[in-house]
Formats: sequence, C-alpha cells, structure tokens
Amino acid sequence: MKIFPRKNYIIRKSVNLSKETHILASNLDQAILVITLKRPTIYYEFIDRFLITSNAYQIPTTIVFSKSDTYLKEELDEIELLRKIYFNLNINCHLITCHKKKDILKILDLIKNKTTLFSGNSGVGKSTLINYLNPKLNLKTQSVSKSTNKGQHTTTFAQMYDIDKNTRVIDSPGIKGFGLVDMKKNEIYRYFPELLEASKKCRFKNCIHIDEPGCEVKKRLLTGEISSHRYESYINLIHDKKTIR
Ligand SMILES: Nc1nc2c(ncn2[C@@H]2O[C@H](COP(=O)(O)OP(=O)(O)OP(=O)(O)O)[C@@H](O)[C@H]2O)c(=O)[nH]1
Ligand SMILES: [Mg+2]
Ligand SMILES: [Zn+2]
Repeated sequence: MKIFPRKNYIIRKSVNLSKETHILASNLDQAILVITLKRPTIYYEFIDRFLITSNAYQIPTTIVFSKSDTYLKEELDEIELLRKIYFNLNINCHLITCHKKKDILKILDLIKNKTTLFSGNSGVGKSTLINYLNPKLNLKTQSVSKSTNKGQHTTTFAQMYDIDKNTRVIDSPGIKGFGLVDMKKNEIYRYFPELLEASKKCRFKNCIHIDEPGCEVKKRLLTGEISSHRYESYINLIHDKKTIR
C-alpha cells in the first residue's frame, strides 16, 4: 500500500463533550458546501464556520444551494441575497435542483478532473446529487423528517467515489454543528477576508472590532459594506467558548 503525504485536510471539533477532532477529508482539490434554505433549515453562521475552516486549510469552496425546485419567491430572494454576500467575497454560488439535467451538467463541469468533498447538513441532498453525477453509484438517500425538518443522518462515513477516470467525489455524513479548532479569539477576524481588509485601517492594531474607537470594521458595517450576517457570525464565534482557545 502506498501512503501519500497529506496535502490538506478539513478538521472539525466534535460538538459533544468528547472534544475529539475529526478529519473530514484529505487530499482535496476543493469542497462543495451543499445548502438548503428550509428543509433542512440553514443557519447562516454554519456557512461562515465552514468557510473559515476551508479558508484556513486553503481548500477552495463553492456553495451549492440545492432543491431549487422547492422554493417560493421570497425564499429565492433570500438565496439571491446570500449569493451576493458570498460572491463579493469571491466565493461562487450555484442554485440547482437535482431534477434538471442542465444543473447536473453544471456540477459535472465544476468537479471535472478534481477531487471534491461534498459537505453540508444532513438531508441537504449530498448523496442524491452524487447519484445524479454518476447514476451507477446508487448511494443510500432518505427523506428529511417532516416533524423536525432535519435529515436522518443517512450517510454514516465519508467515502470516495469515481465519477470518471480523473474525477473523484467524497460523500460525507451530514454535519451537525461545526466547532473550530485552534483559533485564538484575537485572530478570528483574519479568517473573514473583508474584516481583515478593513482591520488595516482600525485605529488600534489589536482591535477585535467589538467596541473599540476608530474601528473601521464597525464603520463599514454601518455603511453596509460589511454584511451584518457575516459580522453576526463573527461575533458569535468570538463568544463561542467551545471554539476558542
Ligand atoms: N425536491 C428536491 N429534493 C431533493 C433534491 N436533492 C435531494 N432531495 C431530497 O432530499 C432528501 C435527502 O437527500 P440525501 O441525499 O439523503 O441527503 P444527504 O445530504 O446525503 O443526507 P445525509 O447522508 O444524512 O448527510 C431526499 O429525500 C432527496 O430525495 C432536489 O434537488 N430537490
Ligand atoms: Mg448522504
Ligand atoms: Zn476594528
């Protein structure tokens, strides 16, 4: 057996008391974060936690909003809002449904000749999408619970599959919570590119952008240049004791 050196990996801290860290996947070219708005419900902060981790490990990430066939007009507007926030941060977003050939072709194009991790909450449709990418795979899928609006943790371990000779995907179990590993409170903003950029103009070098005078981040938040959703994620992370050293 040949063991290749690990190029990169996505790590997460368990949200239960064991405080274990798990390596989600290694030797990746990119990650696709699959998101649904309502079934299951998305928490915006979850997206940012994922992006911080993939940014820290230098794994290019694309957001795929799935189940587009299920959304009402207001929900499509909400997705458009999110798409704009992330597009401004150079993160591509796609809105797809597994039921449209052209959407599947778009994803096939995105993953061509690469190794791609599919990640996201349980029930967002990772395995379903992979089945459409290669119908021979026939991975197990299961409906989202009507009573809790949550997925049923159908995929139980991460596994790599071939789509064609040079294209591989990793299906992974739905993520429940997402703790961050090894980040100091005063360096978290560095993983938010727009906060990092603004921080260069903060009056104090050690500004953590909460209530310091002359804070450029707070200024840009007021003008809308920095999204309030993103700032809220940042503040929640700062206060998350499980996350922070
Ligand atoms: N309407 C609609 N339903 C979809 C779509 N994609 C997936 N689903 C449904 O969503 C449910 C969950 O799909 P799965 O593929 O099992 O979800 P998963 O992300 O692999 O879930 P875990 O393995 O638990 O992490 C299934 O009932 C799918 O049929 C889509 O594009 N449109
Ligand atoms: Mg699955
Ligand atoms: Zn500041």
